[in-house]
Amino acid sequence: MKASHLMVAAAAFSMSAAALGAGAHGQGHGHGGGSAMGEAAKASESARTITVEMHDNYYEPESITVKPGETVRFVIENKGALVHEFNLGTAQMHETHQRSMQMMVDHGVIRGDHIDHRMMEMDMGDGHSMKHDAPNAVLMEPGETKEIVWRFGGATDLEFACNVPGHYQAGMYGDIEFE
Ligand SMILES: [Cu+2]
Repeated sequence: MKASHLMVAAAAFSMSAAALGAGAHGQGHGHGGGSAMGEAAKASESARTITVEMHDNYYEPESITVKPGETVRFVIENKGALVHEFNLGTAQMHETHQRSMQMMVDHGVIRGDHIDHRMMEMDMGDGHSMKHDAPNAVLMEPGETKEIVWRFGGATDLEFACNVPGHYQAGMYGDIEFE
């Protein structure tokens, strides 16, 4: 493993985080300064909990209906035998993120059924790492349960998706539908 390759991966990963911010801001035509994409919120602000199971390679349920402006607590359970991701975003954001995830696999951060947390958190010397800590996404090993609390913006084209290489292509994504 060459340090220079890790640097490239870390830089690309930071870029994807920046792209999320830029994308959310760029689409910010919502009311009250909120973005169309929505934002992370507190569990105490949510009136509804939706449990999402992750399998190899699909979600149950396959689509989720929310109201514009609604705050939802997602409880995500990885019931599969592989590492999976639950990521809220536009199709374009998922496509960008898939390139970062490919690098995580190339560098051994994700290995089939486990995540190398030590390598993921390694400081690349410039303050960057391959940490997977965006507020709109969780990356999980088999058997793990995690939560995301999200306040949705206005009706917009959002998907929940797994960007582990090959999974999105295998159909591991679903629509967020707005009432
Ligand atoms: Cu997956």
